[in-house]
Amino acid sequence: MEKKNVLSGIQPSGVITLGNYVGAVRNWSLLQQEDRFCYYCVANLHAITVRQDPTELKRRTRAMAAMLLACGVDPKRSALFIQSDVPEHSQLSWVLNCYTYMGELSRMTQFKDKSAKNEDNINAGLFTYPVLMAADILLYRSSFVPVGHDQKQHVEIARDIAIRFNNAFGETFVVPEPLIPNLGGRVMSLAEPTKKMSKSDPNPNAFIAFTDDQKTIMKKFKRAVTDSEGCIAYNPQTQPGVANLLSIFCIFTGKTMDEALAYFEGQGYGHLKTAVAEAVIETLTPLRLEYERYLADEVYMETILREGAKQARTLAQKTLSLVYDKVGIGI
Ligand code: AQP
Repeated sequence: MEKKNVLSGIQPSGVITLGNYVGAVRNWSLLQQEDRFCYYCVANLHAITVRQDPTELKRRTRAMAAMLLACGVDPKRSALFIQSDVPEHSQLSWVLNCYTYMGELSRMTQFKDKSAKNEDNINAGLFTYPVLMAADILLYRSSFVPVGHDQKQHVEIARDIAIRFNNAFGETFVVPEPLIPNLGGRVMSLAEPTKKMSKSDPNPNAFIAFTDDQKTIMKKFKRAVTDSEGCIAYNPQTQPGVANLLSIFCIFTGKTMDEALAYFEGQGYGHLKTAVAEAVIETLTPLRLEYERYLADEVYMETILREGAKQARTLAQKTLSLVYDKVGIGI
């Protein structure tokens, strides 16, 4: 049976949040099965589309790789690597830029959101971010891309680029599919529940970070914004804060929404917040301790990342040379 490849990445623009974990990273480990090979990268080239402190970016890149190992990325079944260690990402990205239209990039909602947040730095990299992401995916002949809901549009443009290229030059790329969880595909901010939870949010109370200890997690959930309805019901439109807490509770306890609503019947928001915090603490605490163990083992981390990049490059070089040949720039 031919193995289906999986690719995903995460920017080292902060610490993994509860949103990143349930929307994407948790599924990365679940997808590591016999019939698949997975490529997971720390997307540091994507991270510089927003200004970063260089020393901090290097530190966060390493730390992110340790977090991914702690979340279950298994180097025996996956190649874990740093995006910039595989130069073919940038090389393929340039070729794909020439097969992508300004009009389609202008429709990307993440570009609109991020330009609004970084008005003084609307750079071309922010605009062509989806093309680099298409290169990430297409280099590894990926059939599946496990991502949160906010990245769906970017996987769709990668599909469009792949189909366009295949139509022009014959079968070259595998056309990828996004894998987005039904529950947890879009976890909302604890401070402004109509916005998605983001690791680079300047307000640390808006997100649960992977490195938060038990006291901090409890404190952040207790401060979570709810509403004045005073009734625990699942109404994402009218009660987004409560709906977000209920979804997180279901994800971390395995209960269905009906079971959760029955469980909280007649209870107040204080009870809901404590119960959600306890469920999250139970899952995240052992992962945080594993992360600290990996982070301290510099030699192991170095070996894993070097091996991961080597493995990724083997396929990346093959795909790039096929593409160069097709467009007529191969040697
Ligand atoms: N709130 C979220 N709910 C569910 N999934 C989410 N993801 C991000 N936020 C949520 C998913 O996490 C993966 C890694 O994200 P990324 O690093 O590629 O960047 P992002 O999508 O822009 O995530 P952030 O946390 O909001 O980063 P910053 O703050 O740097 O912009 C992706 O699969 C994403 O869908």
